[in-house]
Amino acid sequence: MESSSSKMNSAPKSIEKEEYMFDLELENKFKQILPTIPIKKGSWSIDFYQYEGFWYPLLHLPGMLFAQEHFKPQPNQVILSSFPKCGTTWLKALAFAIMTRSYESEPTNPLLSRLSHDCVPFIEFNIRSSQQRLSLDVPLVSTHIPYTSLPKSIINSSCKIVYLCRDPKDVFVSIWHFYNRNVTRVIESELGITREKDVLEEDVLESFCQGLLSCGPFWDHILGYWRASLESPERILFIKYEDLTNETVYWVKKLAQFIGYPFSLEEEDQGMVQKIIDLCSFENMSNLEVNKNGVMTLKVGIKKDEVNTYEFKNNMYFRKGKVGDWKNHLTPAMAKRIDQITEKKLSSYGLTWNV
Ligand code: PAP
Repeated sequence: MESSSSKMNSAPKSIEKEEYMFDLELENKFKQILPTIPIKKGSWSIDFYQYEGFWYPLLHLPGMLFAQEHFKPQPNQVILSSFPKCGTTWLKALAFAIMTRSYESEPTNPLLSRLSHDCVPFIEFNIRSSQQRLSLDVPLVSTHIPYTSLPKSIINSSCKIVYLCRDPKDVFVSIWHFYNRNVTRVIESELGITREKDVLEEDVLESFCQGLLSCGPFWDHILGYWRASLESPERILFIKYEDLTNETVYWVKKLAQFIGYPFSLEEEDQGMVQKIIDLCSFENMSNLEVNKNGVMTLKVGIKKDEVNTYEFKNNMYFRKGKVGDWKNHLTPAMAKRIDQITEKKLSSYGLTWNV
């Protein structure tokens, strides 16, 4: 989940007294770290903080520190990881449906009444509240944390990791739309001005290329997981959004096998693979009432008794769901700039996109 707010440094929008993730020790650590780390302004005037080589808005950083200190995976837990806007929502739905074998359109199917972010919690965001709200024992969690900053408890575990990546040009376009709609809404409601834009601006591309967005730079994020997957292919499955789109049956079966929930021949004969694919398809998911009109709440704070609550409309996670939409938004020069960075940073490791 890509998170954004132009007003992270201002007073909390609301304060809720409920159990939250922070403890005093972490609060002190956060206070110590914050003044020592580089800060840069990205697009929409959002401040980004550099930690362990990656950039984060204030919304993301405290939860990440908390996860690094406190997250302890269960032995059979599967970690779904991605850079924001690479298809996290889709991967979560597929893995959840595979594990729970929820493929029918029954009213009790959680995927029909919840955004998939509310079925599979992020370890760096609302893990406690999500788990409480969803009393299902599904051993799945997710994260946007780069490989090198993952909690040591994950690195040292035998937990499997599934990493989903995507053509950076489509990621950039998807992020731009998300920020444009979301931050515009925040600015409008808080300052009473409108900044909605129809045209992608150079400065936003500049921020993307510099890595100034949640968990950026994109290329370093991908490379961390890619190299780890080459070293430990039995532990890390690396999937491209484009492959998942073009060869969905193959990759869904591979995903099920990898996470330890393979389809039996009988299940395949019953058409279960296709039913899961249909259930989790963009067309189906984006038309569900919960995903059209629902709202996801994110609670963030650095003090136990001060929590900022941010709301994101669920429909923000469903835009087009297409491969190659960048062609409708980027100028040839913009596309070339992104491709050149991809070529320079990733091609020698065998990672390319031909779309
Ligand atoms: P997040 O990392 O912030 O949670 P994430 O789900 O990774 O977001 O990204 C949203 C993208 O996945 C959107 O891409 P787009 O802007 O290019 O359209 C969204 O449309 C796409 N997406 C969401 N659900 C699906 C799905 N079921 N199938 C394919 N793509 C999907």
